[in-house]
Amino acid sequence: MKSAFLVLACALLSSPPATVYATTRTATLSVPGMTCAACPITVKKALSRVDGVQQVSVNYEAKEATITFDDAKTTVSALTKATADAGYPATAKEAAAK
Ligand SMILES: [Cu+2]
Repeated sequence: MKSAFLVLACALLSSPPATVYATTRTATLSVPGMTCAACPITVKKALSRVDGVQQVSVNYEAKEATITFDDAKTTVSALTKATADAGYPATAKEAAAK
């Protein structure tokens, strides 16, 4: 049956063995120290370097960074530490754990 095959193929593609138990989470950090247009680049770079981070988007106007990460590999506190180490102390606005 064609549709059953598609469902199976989808399941295989979306769950590689290494990440079966990992949960992808999204956290929003408040980064008040971003004061010019170049800051988000530094913040984004610092966050991207953290192991387990999958996606980073920085909103300069809102002074926020939204990070999608694998919670088996990193934590929100590791993310705030990464930005602090880069010169931008941050606080977690929300850690959507669902
Ligand atoms: Cu700046």
